[in-house]
Amino acid sequence: MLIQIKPPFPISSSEITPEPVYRDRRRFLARMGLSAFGLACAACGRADPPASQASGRTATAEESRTLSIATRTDRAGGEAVTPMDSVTHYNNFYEYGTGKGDPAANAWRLKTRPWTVRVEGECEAPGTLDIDDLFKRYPLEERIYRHRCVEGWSIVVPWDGFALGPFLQRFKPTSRAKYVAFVSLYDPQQMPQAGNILPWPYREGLRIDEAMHPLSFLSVGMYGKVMPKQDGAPLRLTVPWKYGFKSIKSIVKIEFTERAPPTTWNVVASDEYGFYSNVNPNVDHPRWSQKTERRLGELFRRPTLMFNGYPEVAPLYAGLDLRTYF
Ligand SMILES: Nc1nc2c(c(=O)[nH]1)N[C@H]1C(S)=C(S)[C@@H](COP(=O)(O)O)O[C@H]1N2
Ligand SMILES: [Mo]
Repeated sequence: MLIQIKPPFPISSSEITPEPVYRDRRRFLARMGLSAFGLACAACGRADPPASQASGRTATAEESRTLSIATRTDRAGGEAVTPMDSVTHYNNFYEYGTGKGDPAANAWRLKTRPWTVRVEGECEAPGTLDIDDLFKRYPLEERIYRHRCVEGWSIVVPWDGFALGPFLQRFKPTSRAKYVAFVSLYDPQQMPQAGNILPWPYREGLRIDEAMHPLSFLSVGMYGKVMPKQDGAPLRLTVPWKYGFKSIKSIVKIEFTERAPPTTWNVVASDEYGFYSNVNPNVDHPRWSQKTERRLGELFRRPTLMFNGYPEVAPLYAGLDLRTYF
C-alpha cells in the first residue's frame, strides 16, 4: 500500500521571499547580540510533543472548531484568498522560533484555555474578560483583508472576529487615553524561545484614533475556524494598513495610556521599525525596498499599495510627514 506523507511545510521559505531578505532580520538580531538560534526543545527542557501534535497538524476539538459567522465582508478588492495551509505554515511568531515553519511545529505548546484578557489603564471600567465569554458576547464577523509583512511577503486572509473600536468603548476610556497598548502572553514554559531573541513579552500599540478606526479588528479565528495557535490564538490584533508586526498575537493585556507605549520592534531598532509602520511603498526599509511584495504562492512580485490598499485611513495621518513618521 502506498502511504502518502504530506510535507509539513508545503512551501519552502525560499520560494516565497528571497533568502537574503528574510534572513536579514535574523542576522540583524545576531548583530545586536540577541541569539536568533535558540534550540526549541533544548531551551525549554521539556518532553517531546505527543506524536499527534508534533507536526502541529492535529488539533483538539476546540482548536479546530468551526465558528458561526454572522456577516462576511471582502475588504481585499476581490483578490484571491491565500490557501489556509500556506498561511498556517509560513508564520512569524518569534516566541516559537525565527524560522517560518517554527511556529507551526512548536505552537502546540500554547495553552489557550483558560485564557483571560485584562483591560486597564486610562479607563473608567477596567476589567478582566474570559475568552469564552468574549466568544458568547460578540457576534462574529468575517473580513477578508490583505496582510503585508515588513519583510516583503503578503497574504490575503479571511479573519473572524469583531471590530476593535466598539470592544474598547465598553471599558470607557477617559480623555487621557491617547494610546492603546497590547501585550502578548509571556510564558517560557509554553514558549520555548521566550528566553532569548527579543525582549519579552511582545508589545504593540496604536494611537487611540487608529484603534477606533472601523478597519481595526480583533481576530479569534480565520477561514471560519478557531484561530490556529501559530497565528496567534486565542485572540490577536489585525490592523490591515500597517506592517504585519503591528498585528500582535496571543493577547493577554490591553492598556489605555496617555503616552505612546513601547513597541517591540521599535524598541529593538527604532531606525528600522517606526511606531506607525503604515504600509508605504514610498519609504524603503533602510536595508530593502518596500515598493513590491511577494504574495504567498505567487511567482512574481507585485506592487505594494499605499496603506496596503486601504486609503480611507489617510485622514488619520493628515499633517504628518510620512517619510519621517514612518
Ligand atoms: N506575539 C507576537 N506577535 C506577532 C509576531 C511575533 O513574533 N510575536 N510577529 C508579527 C509579524 S512580524 C507578523 S508578519 C504577523 C504574522 O502573522 P501570521 O503568522 O498569522 O501571518 O504576526 C505579528 N505578530
Ligand atoms: Mo512581519
